[in-house]
Amino acid sequence: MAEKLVITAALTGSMTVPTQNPHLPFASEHLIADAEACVKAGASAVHVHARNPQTGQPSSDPDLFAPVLAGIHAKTDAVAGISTGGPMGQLPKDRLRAIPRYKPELASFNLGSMNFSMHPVAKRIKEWKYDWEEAYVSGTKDSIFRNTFGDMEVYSAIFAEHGTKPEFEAYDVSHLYNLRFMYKSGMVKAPFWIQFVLGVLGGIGATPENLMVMKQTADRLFGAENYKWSVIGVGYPMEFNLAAVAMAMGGHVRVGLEDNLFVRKGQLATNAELVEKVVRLAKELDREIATPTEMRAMLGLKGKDAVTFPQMETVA
Ligand code: KMH
Ligand code: ZN
Repeated sequence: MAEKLVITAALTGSMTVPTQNPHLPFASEHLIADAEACVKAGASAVHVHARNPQTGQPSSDPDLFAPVLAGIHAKTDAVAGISTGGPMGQLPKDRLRAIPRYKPELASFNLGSMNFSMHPVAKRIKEWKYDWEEAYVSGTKDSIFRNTFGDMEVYSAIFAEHGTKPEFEAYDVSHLYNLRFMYKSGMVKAPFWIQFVLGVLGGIGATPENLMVMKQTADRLFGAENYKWSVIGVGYPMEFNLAAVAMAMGGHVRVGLEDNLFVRKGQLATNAELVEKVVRLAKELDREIATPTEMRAMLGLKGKDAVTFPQMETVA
């Protein structure tokens, strides 16, 4: 029997722009409402990025995380994982600021420097909703997503200090070797929670064959018993194709508007619709869905009460 399925909802990200999908949440009340709807649909975790609540511009300002984390904490039982990916082009030390402040159970930990681009999208958009969007999207052509070994050493120490489990984001096979280096050097401890991210322009492509390569490499480097994994298929229909393959392989799944904008061909999605669709697939494959409590037990998370998220009243 495969273990229960952990579904993570990645609500907004920092690469998609509001022009691409009117349902992309960025004001705290919309992010909180989406988190609630996703948890109701079957997500046990939400992956949280901050954005400017008026314009949707990506940010890593801890103050902008505050109302979102407070609302999710008050209204759901979900594991709220904080993104340390930040807006494109920002330094790792700035992307990390929310971790000491909020001591989350889980946070993203990107496993290597890389190109991470969505510049081809700019050519397809004629009218932009907000001023910042076009330059941001086009600018990804020449920006580097920086995660050096030095940066990762700092991240390892800060995560350990605050009891935050890393959600390792591996965008290519080499990133798994970077993780093994950190493991062998004693910077990080097993068991790991790894997201295999397939389909970013700059990373490995979103195919079932590449997912097998990632899984086989991780099995070889760490031993299957030393890690759990989830898949992120970037784009449509890759998000669902890889979700189905991962479910059949015993892995877990992340969906959400951070990674894919469509629920079916030509139909823009809401976050809840993406979770609902993956739950339907899981039911067909007889994969039961994990609750947040079950997810916490599976990953050995410290628990919802051990974070230092603000209270809703203090950030309204
Ligand atoms: N900002 C992107 C380049 C994460 O959430 O840690 C990648 C990202 C991943 O945001
Ligand atoms: Zn993210």
